[in-house]
Amino acid sequence: NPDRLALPVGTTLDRFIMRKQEDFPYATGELSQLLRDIALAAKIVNREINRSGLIDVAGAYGQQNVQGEEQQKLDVIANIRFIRALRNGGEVCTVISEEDEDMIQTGNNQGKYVVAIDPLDGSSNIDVNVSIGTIFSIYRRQSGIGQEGTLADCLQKGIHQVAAGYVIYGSSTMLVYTTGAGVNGFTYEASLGEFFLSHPNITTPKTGSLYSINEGSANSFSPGVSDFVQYCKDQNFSARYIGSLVADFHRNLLKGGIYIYPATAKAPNGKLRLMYEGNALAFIVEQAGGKASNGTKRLMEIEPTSLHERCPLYIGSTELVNKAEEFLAKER
Ligand code: AHM
Ligand code: MG
Repeated sequence: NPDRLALPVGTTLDRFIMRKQEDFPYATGELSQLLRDIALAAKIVNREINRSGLIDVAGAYGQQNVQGEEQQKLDVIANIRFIRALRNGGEVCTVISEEDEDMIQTGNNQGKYVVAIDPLDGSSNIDVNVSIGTIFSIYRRQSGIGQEGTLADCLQKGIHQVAAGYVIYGSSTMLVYTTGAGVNGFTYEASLGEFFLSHPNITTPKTGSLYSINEGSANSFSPGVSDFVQYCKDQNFSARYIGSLVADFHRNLLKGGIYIYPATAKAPNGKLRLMYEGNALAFIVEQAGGKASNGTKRLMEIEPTSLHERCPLYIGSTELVNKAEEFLAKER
């Protein structure tokens, strides 16, 4: 019954997830439970973030993550919270996290799902009260249940995601996710402790006039990237760059635009990670009618070879991503 798919604005996230599950008579409810676990951890992390300026949790922790970048204490807290929620929930056998070098076995060997997560993205913005985010991808395990998840379970192509989403801790906190049947956004009402459907069936404009790229690296852009940036300027586009991927992506998703983190001389595969950042946002943008590529290839079709691999990212309105790809093709 198609009417049942249209749930009104103001529906709580829990109810929304429940009702969506009823549309699949054979669904066991495990994925629904998993999404609720993530939402619960997001509420807890949201609380920590909101008070991070008050208590001494946001200072540098004096530790480095596996990419050798500075890790803020709040990253560590978010990582612990999400992993704990996924472990306690019981639906996930294995988690991979941007903050952990190796796979994390939850001990739930009956769990059917694998989760890839960037628990707190935008680390340079944590201390300065600027929007940050959580990004997650959910895959069905390929190995048989009853044992630990395998590396092959974790290294699946983006096209195999069963769900993906992000939480933006911004002027409002929102959770945006897809299970492959459109994209829906929920806004958090902290005093009630609930996410409410506020952005049903998000679609992204086919084109737009925002471009988001760190132009501080312009000296190491390839000619194709420089030419595309010049094209954006010639079109009188607006430059918008927060430096938090989730926030930059979310704005462009709603308004139309393109986000680019290109390969540069310094970082030949760009900076962002395929498994924790690229694939989840690629799934969402495609579900919203947009496009994601590494400059030459559909992002979700890249065969991953290692947990922390990076990829150049061109993501947003289809026409703008196509345009960027044209400029890159010319340089070859
Ligand atoms: P992080 O995972 O260490 O937080 O880095 C990822 C962030 C993204 O949120 C953002 O888009 C990008 O790094 C910004 O990088 P740069 O400062 O090089 O422009
Ligand atoms: Mg990150």
